Amino acid sequence: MLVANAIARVLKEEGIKFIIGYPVNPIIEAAAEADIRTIIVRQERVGLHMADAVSRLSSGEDIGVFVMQHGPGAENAFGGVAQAYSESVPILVMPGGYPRRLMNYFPNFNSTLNMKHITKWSEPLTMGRAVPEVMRRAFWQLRNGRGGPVLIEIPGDVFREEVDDDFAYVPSFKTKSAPDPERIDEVADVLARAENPVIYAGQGVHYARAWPELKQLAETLNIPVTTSLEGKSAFPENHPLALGSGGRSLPGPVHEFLQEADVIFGIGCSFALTGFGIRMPGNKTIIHATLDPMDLNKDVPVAYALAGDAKLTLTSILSALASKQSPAAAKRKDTVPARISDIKEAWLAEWMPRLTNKDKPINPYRVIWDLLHTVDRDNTVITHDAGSPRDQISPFWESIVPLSYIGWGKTTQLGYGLGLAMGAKLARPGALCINVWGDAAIGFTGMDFETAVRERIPILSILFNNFSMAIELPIMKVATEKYRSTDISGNYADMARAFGGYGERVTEPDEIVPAIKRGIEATQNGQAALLEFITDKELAVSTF
Ligand SMILES: Cc1ncc(C[n+]2csc(CCOP(=O)(O)OP(=O)(O)O)c2C)c(N)n1
Ligand SMILES: [Mg+2]
Repeated sequence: MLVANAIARVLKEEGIKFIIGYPVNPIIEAAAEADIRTIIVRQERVGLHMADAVSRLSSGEDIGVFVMQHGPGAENAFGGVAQAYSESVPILVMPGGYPRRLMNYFPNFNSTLNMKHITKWSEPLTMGRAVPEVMRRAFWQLRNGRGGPVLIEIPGDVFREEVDDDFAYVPSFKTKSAPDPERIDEVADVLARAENPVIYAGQGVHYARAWPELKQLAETLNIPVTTSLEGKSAFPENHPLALGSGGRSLPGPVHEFLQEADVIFGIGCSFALTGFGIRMPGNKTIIHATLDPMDLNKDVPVAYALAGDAKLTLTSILSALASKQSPAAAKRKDTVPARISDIKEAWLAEWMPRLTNKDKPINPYRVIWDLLHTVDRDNTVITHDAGSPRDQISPFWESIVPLSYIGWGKTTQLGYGLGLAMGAKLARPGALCINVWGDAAIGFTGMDFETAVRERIPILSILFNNFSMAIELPIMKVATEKYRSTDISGNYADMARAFGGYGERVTEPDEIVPAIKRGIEATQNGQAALLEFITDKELAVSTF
């Protein structure tokens, strides 16, 4: 069989249900022949974002796959691969390549070389008969260790080669590692003795599906829990021990408890220093548990380090704790939930004037609050975008079930949210999948709302149109005054309708909830919906 058909066979054996791509790439046709659904986007970057969400929502079990052509297709995909790399998302990327005799010199774009620094693994397929071994290596990398894009570049002439019809292929599997038992015992001691510990959970908890163990540890020792943006929804945010999650903006309880903490236990997180993550206060005893030793002692100095899978780590800590007493934990039983609730109440009271605002133009916080109280949160997956929408939504959106919030911010490409919501809908057809974005964000990837319509991926897109790059106003004062440099414009509800979707422009605060209900109904009828709220240039964010 030809190379593309051999690859399609491997994909089928690896359980791949969708191929997202943009022509020309022979794998698209071969996948269709093998009954793998093909989804064609309007630009490569969005397709990669979709593949990204497919992987995230299955904790890496269903790997998102994206294919594109050599040269322009690969060049235009760069952003999407880079975004998945920064967020450590396992996706398989298979660009075509220039024929072998032309692939290694100017001016031809060589994906293997150029994407080496934005992939976990990047390798060309140099001959047809290497398909089984190259794909075996690729899927092993995808299912093991820290996530990241894996790239296999297939030169045009290699696509014309044959692979043995009955080649052997064993699907890849996952193997986990657990931390050193001596270190586990030490950490259990530190946790049992800590007076004011805080757990900081990252996306490693999602990938390890360690949600029950995280909850059990928190409840065993009465430790309050916060998460990174990527880890958001790893712990039910309506739990009495939930502090909420933080990025650039954060809920009041997260700030207060981190300041007061003696011990911070990071689980499945990187502690990466980023403007879109919580800055850990200094002078704390930090315990860092992550599956990638590269992250240990990198961004924050750690006192205790555990390298291993989050589920195995938490399970071992829980069994080590079984033989230990913790008078400090007993003391926290009522005091911590009460204090969280007091701080949360005072913090929310401060924000209520915005969250329940009745003015025109509509305040974006009001839309977020109404959306939160209108959707069925157990059956919703939501993501933010770069710009103000991220900082406005992340502290106030209360996630209850695992993987119901797709958080990001290691890099922050405007327009990422649309593809994430679409990928989420592919992974969870029965869920309401929402992206919340601003009018600058839609400028990057809005054309792919047409893909949502055409490919029958009925997402709900919530747009805050403030005719501005509002977040830039404070740093572009002169340019705005002289040249209107932060102004942007468009009628995006009309755009959505022009693409065959449901589009509605909302200007009246009283219409927010009815419009959300109409949008949800449209999605239930199979139509992608875009609700364009004309919003105020709100700049306030919950920072401390
Ligand atoms: C691809 C890309 N380019 C530039 C930026 C920098 N940036 C972040 S937010 C922003 C403007 C956001 O405007 P909008 O989406 O309308 O949100 P608003 O702040 O107006 O609510 C810009 C230019 C980015 N994050 N991504
Ligand atoms: Mg805007």
